[in-house]
Amino acid sequence: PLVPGSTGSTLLRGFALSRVAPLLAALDAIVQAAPLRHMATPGGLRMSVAMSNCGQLGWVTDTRGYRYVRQDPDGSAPWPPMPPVFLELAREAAAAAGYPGFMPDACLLNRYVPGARMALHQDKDECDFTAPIVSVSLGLPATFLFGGALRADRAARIVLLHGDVVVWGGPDRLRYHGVAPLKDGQHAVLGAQRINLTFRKAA
Ligand code: MD3
Ligand code: FE
Repeated sequence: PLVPGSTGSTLLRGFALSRVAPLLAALDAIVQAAPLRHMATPGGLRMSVAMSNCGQLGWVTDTRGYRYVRQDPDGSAPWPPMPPVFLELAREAAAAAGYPGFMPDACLLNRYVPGARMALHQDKDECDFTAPIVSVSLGLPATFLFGGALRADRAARIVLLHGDVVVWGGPDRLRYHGVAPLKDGQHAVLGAQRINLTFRKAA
């Protein structure tokens, strides 16, 4: 297990390393078409993480709430399609972790600069919690906070590095989780940022 007592998740250290160059080229094209932006929470706060999406569905938040939508609300065009290199990496990682046949229809792109963080939350906007979520970390290291079924449960800290892939599924799928404020630093490839790709089956 990823942490003592957890079930369903697997850390694949360095699983994306051999594909970083094509991943970043595809990422560049996506953010040119659908720029990273700081969305608002339902409470009206600006998120410190900048986000965009690719795939048939994209996750958005605004003062009306959280949801998956087919079109980018900034520009009202469909989200860019999921590049084959993204889809293949996500499917191979899921299969390696015991989830064959994973078919993500949404990929959320998160960009953290030093100081950016993500508060503890659950991912509950997807229709099918039996499908895992696959996350790919690129750039600066981050301290991932892995909590329990309740917000008040003590969170374990897991450092995620450039090229790491985590497959979150089974009973772990609904655990609270977040990201501690990103520390200052310079990554050799990405500079002063961390990019996280999360692949989901939203519909
Ligand atoms: C554990 N992103 O976008 S990815 C998110 O690093 C999100 O940007 C974080 O949480 C990031 O919603 C963490 C890893 C992740 C994603 C979904 C999970 C971990 C998860 C769902 C359940 C348990
Ligand atoms: Fe999440």
